[in-house]
Amino acid sequence: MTPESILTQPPRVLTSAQRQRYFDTGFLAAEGLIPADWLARLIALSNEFLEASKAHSASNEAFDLGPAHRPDKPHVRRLRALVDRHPDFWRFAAESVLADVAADLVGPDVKFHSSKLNYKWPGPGEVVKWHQDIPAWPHTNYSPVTLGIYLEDTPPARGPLTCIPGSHTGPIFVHRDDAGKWTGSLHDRDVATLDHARAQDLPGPIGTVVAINCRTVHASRANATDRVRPVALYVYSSADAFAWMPAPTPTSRTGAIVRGKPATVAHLDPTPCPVPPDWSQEGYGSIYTAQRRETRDAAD
Ligand SMILES: O=C(O)CCC(=O)C(=O)O
Repeated sequence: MTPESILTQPPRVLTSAQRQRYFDTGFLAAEGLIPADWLARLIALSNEFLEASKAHSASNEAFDLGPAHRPDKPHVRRLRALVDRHPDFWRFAAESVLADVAADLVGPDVKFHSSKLNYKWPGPGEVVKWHQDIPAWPHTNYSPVTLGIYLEDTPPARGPLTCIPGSHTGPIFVHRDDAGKWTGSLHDRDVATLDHARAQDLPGPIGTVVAINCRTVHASRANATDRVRPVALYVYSSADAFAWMPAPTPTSRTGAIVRGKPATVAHLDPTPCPVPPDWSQEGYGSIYTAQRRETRDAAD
């Protein structure tokens, strides 16, 4: 569906102004949408998994562990394929208000794509560089949206998501170095073209939902506080968007319709999109392993 046709549908949870802002700028931060009981459940699960990570010394299908990870001091950068980690992570994706937020932004027929929980630990080493999401998981159109839920208060100093307004209608950048190797981030020469002065932080209290269109150029700075910044990230698209390359981190639910009905006709947007590596052959570590040029073995 196009933004124009999505906006003809009645809103479910977002205001018309919020929806319009998302389509105008490519992103949105909305407070107070997630019920307290869901928030408490997500936080409890996150804490359980951080505790469980202490039993692991290397990354695996569940945990992307940073170099400082130790049993007594977990350094989990990412909990992977969240919906396969616990049934409640999937129930949240499919049954909670989150899927209605997605419907407001992609249209009434909503397809689930992927999920993860990113941590950003205090200190200088946890910067996420400028990137777009769609080059990692291209679809036939640009409806995919990432919905992030902050599981801690996320003031500007705690490394909130930061977006370039309007970049969702600009170029789709090749996320590779000059040798053609996937980097998960914009090339320096493309970063130089960004209007950094217009970048907007998306801080917010615990439970804030940030919505980022798949073409929006975004990043996050280091966490300058003394508390971790967890954000659960769920990706949805309109049902008429079809992934045309294997997903980097497929889940057992990838492709599931969570609102409305499956598409019988694909929507094909003519805007060209760079081709990512074939993750089903190459394997995928995480944005951290790619941006820091860690080897796949280190990611595993
Ligand atoms: O966790 C973050 O700060 C950034 C997450 C992000 O942009 C991503 O994983 O694509």
